[in-house]
Amino acid sequence: MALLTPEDLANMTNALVENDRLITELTNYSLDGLCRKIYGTAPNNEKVAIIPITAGNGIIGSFSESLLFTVQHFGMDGFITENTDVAGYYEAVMKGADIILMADDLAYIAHNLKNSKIAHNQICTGRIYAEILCNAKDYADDKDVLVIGLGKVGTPAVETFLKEKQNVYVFDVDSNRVDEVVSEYPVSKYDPTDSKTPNSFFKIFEATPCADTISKDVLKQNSLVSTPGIPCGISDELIEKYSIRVVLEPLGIGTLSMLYAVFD
Ligand code: NAI
Ligand code: PYL
Ligand code: MG
Repeated sequence: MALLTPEDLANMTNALVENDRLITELTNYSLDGLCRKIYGTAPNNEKVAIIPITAGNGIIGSFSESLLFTVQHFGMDGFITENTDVAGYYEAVMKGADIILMADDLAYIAHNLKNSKIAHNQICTGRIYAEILCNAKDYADDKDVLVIGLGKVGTPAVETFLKEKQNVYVFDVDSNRVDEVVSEYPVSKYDPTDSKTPNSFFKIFEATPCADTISKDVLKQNSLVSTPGIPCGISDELIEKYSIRVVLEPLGIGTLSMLYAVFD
């Protein structure tokens, strides 16, 4: 998994607020309203403990602080444990935590200790960024969506689009992965040489760790790009030229989706 850096998180608080505003404009739902709609859950005074984890590449500067900002920004009660790792877990439970947030280099999870629900960041991130496209009111009539990047975030996005009855076209730089996804799900390969399938899209989802994955060929004027992938897959030049709106934020949107996934 591509790991976040402190630089990725430097502007996270503004990005979360700005993206919440954009999501509200696009869908008529605030980010937490959209999470409530898709998961059918709501917060109920849960106390969220954030445990810094030193395993692997260790603590990422501003990671725990960004999680705490997200929790508190959406009106929940949270704290960062003073201890890390197992001692932090013990501290969290002793201080009455209901939900644990913690991440090592392989997995970032939310675990609700009261109801045993557990959520994985990659799945919840794919789901919420896909739902933003599905709920964008100006794009509701067009069911075609392009998914670029078929990894651990892109695949749950494909599943979400199918559940929402979208026509899904897929692309990955790894052609074996494209073949696997096309054989497992009712989706089509993105193929610009096939005149029967679309070349350009109003709705584009991207989850890769690369820049410039979204070329001018797949864009329409006013396309909507929902992309958790870091760095951003579309250049500033194309954003301006095609008047593209981009939903992208490094951590908070996926975190809120995880919390709603484990609420009752
Ligand atoms: P992954 O490694 O499981 O999947 C990435 C996929 O992208 C792979 O299938 C790979 O073949 C494909 N790919 C790589 N370069 C490509 C290119 N140039 N064109 C098309 N496909 C390409 O990674 P995962 O876990 O799915 O994460 C994807 C991105 O999302 C990473 O940048 C990760 O850091 C980011 N991420 C962001 C989150 C957020 O909240 N914004 C949360 C979780 C992940
Ligand atoms: C959850 C993010 C989204 C993209 N990449 C994932 C990542 O960076 N994972 C690593 C998280 C490690 C956190 C570190 C800490 O500060 O507690 N162990
Ligand atoms: Mg996010």
